[in-house]
Amino acid sequence: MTKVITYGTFDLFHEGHYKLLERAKALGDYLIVGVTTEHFDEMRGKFNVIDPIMKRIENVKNTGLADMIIVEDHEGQKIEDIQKYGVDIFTLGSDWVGTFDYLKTFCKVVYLERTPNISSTLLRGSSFKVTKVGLVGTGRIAERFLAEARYASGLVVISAYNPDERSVELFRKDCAEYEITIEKENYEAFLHGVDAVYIASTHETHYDYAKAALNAGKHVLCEKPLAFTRKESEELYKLAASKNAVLMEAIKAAYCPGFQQLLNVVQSGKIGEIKDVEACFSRIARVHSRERTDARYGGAFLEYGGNALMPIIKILGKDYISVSFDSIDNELGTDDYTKIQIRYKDAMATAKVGMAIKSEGQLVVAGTKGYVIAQSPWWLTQKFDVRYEDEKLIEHYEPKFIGDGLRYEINEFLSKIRGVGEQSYKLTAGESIAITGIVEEFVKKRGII
Ligand code: C2G
Repeated sequence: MTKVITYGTFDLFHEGHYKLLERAKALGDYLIVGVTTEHFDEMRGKFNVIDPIMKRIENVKNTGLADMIIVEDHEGQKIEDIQKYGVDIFTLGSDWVGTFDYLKTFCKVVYLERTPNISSTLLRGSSFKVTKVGLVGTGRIAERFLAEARYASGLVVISAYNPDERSVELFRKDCAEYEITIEKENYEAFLHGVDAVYIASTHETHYDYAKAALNAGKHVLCEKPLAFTRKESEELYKLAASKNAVLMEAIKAAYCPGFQQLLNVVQSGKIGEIKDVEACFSRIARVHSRERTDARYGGAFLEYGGNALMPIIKILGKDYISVSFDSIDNELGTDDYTKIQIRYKDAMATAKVGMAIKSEGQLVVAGTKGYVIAQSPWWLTQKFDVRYEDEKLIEHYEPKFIGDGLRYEINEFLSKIRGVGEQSYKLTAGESIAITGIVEEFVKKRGII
């Protein structure tokens, strides 16, 4: 007898799940299905599961395909189950190709082709609406978005828009397994087919794409910088409110649980009054990358400024008195490295960004009683310390962090769309507008606009 095992959340049970179970069953004589607990899903960064576990088990049972149903509740359980039940074949959908190859030591591993576009094939009777997302832009970050979107339950990426033929071809090759429809000409038609967009195109196009999407009533998650002027940014948030649509600036650290914890510690009064914030974000960009070759909109500040400014605005507020910039430029005239000094009434801050110069990517928040230091890379916020005058007193924090950070942002976006996080404090419209205000000072000073 050939025993087959497969696992899943099986949330909002749909035809894709059914077909997967059908094919899994056909691989052998006896099918074991592991259904994940909410806790395990949270541990692996899947936060938006709708159906309770009893319902999800019931749905798997109703297919009549499972000979045995078990519950998956911890990391490492797959190996235990394979051994315990004498499993011959482990199988999952093709969205997981490669991930579970390590199980080959224990049994055969088969990835089955997944069912495309399940959004239109949700089982009858389900009142739940899957959020269909379209990508604007098909660069590196759009590819990462696809991989991380798997962890958002009830969200599917169905299409991408990009008029640039070359970028589309690369994307098609790299993302073949995702079954994405590509639109190259008609942005309106592309918008028509989706509920929400993730804008990851070049900086100067963000505002126009976001505005058109919001006007069409679509939710928008937009890469930084959202816009080049405070007025434009304000206009977009107003438009979103008037259309009852979600608008979120994609500064991913703001949505990471570790960064939230750091803010709570800073705001708890432990380190006294906050007097200085220093944040650095540097990444040596590839030689042929857009940020290094675009003589107008390239450069370190426009690429990474939002990341380094975000904690400053979060901690010291939107009402700064003055801001100044100092840069080291390259032969194209864009900045390889920029230091931003921000003055508040009773505090000050420095942000440093580099795309061809590397520095220590840490965040230091100085207070009257002590300081918080988040080690590099602080924007993923996997560890930070609270330190005091007495160097023996160190409080060490290691918050939980999974994936590359994008899944937190995607889940926040989805929660807001579902109306769960309407009062979201993680990055408010006002804070995002204040960041755009600093972007505006930079682009105007350098004559970019
Ligand atoms: N699936 C599919 N077609 C879809 C959607 C999902 O074939 N359109 C497959 C997935 O590849 C997976 C199964 O259905 O094999 C269950 O999918 P999910 O409920 O999304 O669960 P998942 O997060 O993939 O569980 O331990 C848990 C597993 O590692 C993964």
